[in-house]
Amino acid sequence: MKYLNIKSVLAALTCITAGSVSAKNITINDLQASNSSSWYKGVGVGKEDQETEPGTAGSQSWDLEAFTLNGTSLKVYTGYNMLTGNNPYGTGDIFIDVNGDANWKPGADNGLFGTTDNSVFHYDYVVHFNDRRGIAVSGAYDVFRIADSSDVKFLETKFKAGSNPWVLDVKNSRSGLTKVADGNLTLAANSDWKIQADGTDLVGGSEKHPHYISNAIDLSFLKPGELNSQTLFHLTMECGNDTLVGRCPDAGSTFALLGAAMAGMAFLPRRRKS
Ligand SMILES: [Ca+2]
Ligand SMILES: [Ca+2]
Ligand SMILES: [Ca+2]
Ligand SMILES: [Ca+2]
Repeated sequence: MKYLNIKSVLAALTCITAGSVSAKNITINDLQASNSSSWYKGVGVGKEDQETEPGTAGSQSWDLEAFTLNGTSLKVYTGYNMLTGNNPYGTGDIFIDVNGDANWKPGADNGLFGTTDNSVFHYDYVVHFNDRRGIAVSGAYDVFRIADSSDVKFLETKFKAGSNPWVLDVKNSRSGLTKVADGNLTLAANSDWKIQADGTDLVGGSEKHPHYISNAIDLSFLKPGELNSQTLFHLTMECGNDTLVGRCPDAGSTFALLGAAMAGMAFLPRRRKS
């Protein structure tokens, strides 16, 4: 086990035990790989900054840049203004999966403009912006625990199907919604070209199209154990122009490494005896 890089194990562990250690950019690749000649293909963690989906508008004002996690505090970094929207499309909700079964990848639902449901996507919570005025939201949100059921309705995106879904359809969900928390999202603008998102670079900001940094969304509504290496966050806007996905990026390899390390430790004494 000499080749085991203890630094990488510790780095990964800080993510798993996110309840007690420093903030981390948890953005992963949204897997909507661009095969176009578009220049807006992505840099940084998860190749998500300076990236929008194939065939969509590529610019800072449509860019979702990063999720960071510090303990139970989730923050969103964007070029797209979630509060005002970007004409003619408003922000989506933040969908959360806590048991690794969400169909978050493109292709789960290829519809546009229609209604879909959670028997397709298997999300477990939604941070739902409940005060929508046209394409703008006030920032007020309810957090619902949602059943894995076709009764829980979502709306499909209106331009890019692979980004589905964009919002919880509270009115048309027959059952399966349990409100567990509420809060208010606020944004701080930073017009620097380059900023830091908890130790990682984000670029593309300007006076006209800054970076927007959200206040912390408190995830302490999650039950014990639900903030783990499989916990995943998904955000897009009404059109699906960009999708942002967050998850502890080293989690899988950490368990593999820990498993290997434990197997190795278990193995050594037996060898010595023989
Ligand atoms: Ca950017
Ligand atoms: Ca992006
Ligand atoms: Ca789930
Ligand atoms: Ca994206």
